[in-house]
Amino acid sequence: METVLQETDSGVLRVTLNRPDKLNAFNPSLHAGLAAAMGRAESDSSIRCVLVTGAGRGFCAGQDLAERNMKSAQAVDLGGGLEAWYNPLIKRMRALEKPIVCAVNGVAAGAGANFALACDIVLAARSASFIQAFVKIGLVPDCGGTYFLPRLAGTQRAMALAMTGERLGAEDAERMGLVWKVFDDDRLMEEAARLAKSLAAGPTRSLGLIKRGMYASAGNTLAAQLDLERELQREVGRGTDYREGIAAFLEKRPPAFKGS
Ligand code: LHQ
Repeated sequence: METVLQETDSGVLRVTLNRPDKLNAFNPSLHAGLAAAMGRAESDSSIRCVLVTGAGRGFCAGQDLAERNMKSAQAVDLGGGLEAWYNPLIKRMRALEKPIVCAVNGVAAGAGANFALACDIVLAARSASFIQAFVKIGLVPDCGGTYFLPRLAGTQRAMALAMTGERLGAEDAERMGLVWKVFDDDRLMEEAARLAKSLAAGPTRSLGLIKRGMYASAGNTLAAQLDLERELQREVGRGTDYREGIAAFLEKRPPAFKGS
């Protein structure tokens, strides 16, 4: 069975984590499947949006802990797994200049929670939840948790979530800014697909540079950010989608963006 499913429709690459019996916990095969999906999203210009979700009742339960069973007293180097798989994945997701929508269909724990937060727009089912489970097994948040959480929710909430490992329901996650919108469970995928399709029909270069600008701001001064905005605006201003946007506005019709 494929541990990561890829389907394309209307410019959207739907990526489904597919180890439902293990709540889609990360193992080497799932990592390899995600790396392949990222490669496709990066190289295929017909793909203009990525939609990530999980099969079954969970979104992703983080690292597969059964594969981490300590059989000997020997110290382990957990940095190796981060270096090999998780860190490149998160960096590629943030660097991809196309929107990534995440539909959190169930529990998102540990690395699974922070993998969701690494996506650009996060939607969640009302029954979904987020758990910074790391502390419960004597670890610290990874996959960008210590970066995303304080920025999205503020240091106080980030600290409490990481130190307690408390389960955060979807509605609370929305209130805290970890999630864009919550939908009833039976509507989540329909709404996520609708959003992804509309983004895929959008001005892709503009969406990609919105992403670049937003994520650069965390480490920039206002002056640097204004300079960056000038450069990004210069670039999109040369594109055909900008011409189309203006023409459509003046002709009082919807724009037909090509993504260039
Ligand atoms: C699982 C898992 C799982 C394997 C559920 N692994 N089987 C760590 C180490 C190294 C390097 C890099 O980074 C990391 C980062 C991390 O992600 S650390 C955090 C790892 N994740 C967790 O600690 C979460 C562990 N899971 C849970 O606490 C619960 O399963 C949650 C709260 C997610 C869901 O609870 P329930 O809804 O009650 O489901 P369940 O516990 O019954 O799980 C269903 C099945 O999935 C069950 O298998 P079984 O064969 O008994 O039906 C679980 O064993 C399996 N499963 N998470 N991470």
